[in-house]
Amino acid sequence: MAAEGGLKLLGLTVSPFVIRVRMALQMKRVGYEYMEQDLFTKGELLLKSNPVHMKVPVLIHDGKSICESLAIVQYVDEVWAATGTSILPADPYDRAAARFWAAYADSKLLPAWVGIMWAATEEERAEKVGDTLAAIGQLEEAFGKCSNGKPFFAGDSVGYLDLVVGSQLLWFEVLRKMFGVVVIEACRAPFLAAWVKRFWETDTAKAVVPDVGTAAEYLKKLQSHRAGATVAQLLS
Ligand SMILES: N[C@@H](CCC(=O)N[C@@H](CS)C(=O)NCC(=O)O)C(=O)O
Repeated sequence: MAAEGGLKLLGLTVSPFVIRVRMALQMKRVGYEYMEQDLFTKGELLLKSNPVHMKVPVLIHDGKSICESLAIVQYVDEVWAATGTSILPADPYDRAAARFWAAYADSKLLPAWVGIMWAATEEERAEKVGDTLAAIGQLEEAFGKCSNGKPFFAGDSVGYLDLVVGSQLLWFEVLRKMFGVVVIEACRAPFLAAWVKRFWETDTAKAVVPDVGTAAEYLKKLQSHRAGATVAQLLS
């Protein structure tokens, strides 16, 4: 895909927030210049483009910055509405439901599994595992309602909620590999377990998601820089 004039994405390969944006751009078949950021020493362009949060992803389009992954995915869907696959559902109720569950996935599921990685004690880790599984339980029910018996949250193909939850799956593999925690198991979440297999097989996931080793290496790097870091800086 040739890069659209002036379209740049500031990112971090293993970041779930960046992965979902790259998947959205891939679904739209939009080319862009990808600029990997060193979040240990943030560059001028990142600081200037996202002065409020100083985080990736940032999409720069026609010289304007768009920040926050969910806002970027929605922006990509609207600007390139005529190309590729639609990301947000067309029906207003379905769109509201997808946004509701996306917000849930980022505000409840994500901090819970991040907490597993940074727990100071086994008790704390067990508590975070419990929180993660509770959130997965909610999303299992949501899958039933949103998918209407179809293969993806969005129906026949990948959509908004698939990207938001799917962008976190890489880190579930890290949790399995490094902490022995299985986040999505067929016995507890059969819909989601089947969805995960389908999701990994999509061109969208294959084109964008790095291998688990890359994410595990990044986590080790973070662990060695961790002193004093907050949860918000987990993947920074
Ligand atoms: N809510 C933001 C979260 C973005 C975020 O936390 N990005 C991390 C990388 S995974 C980051 O840039 N961290 C740098 C920092 O916290 O200083 C979004 O959805 O884009």
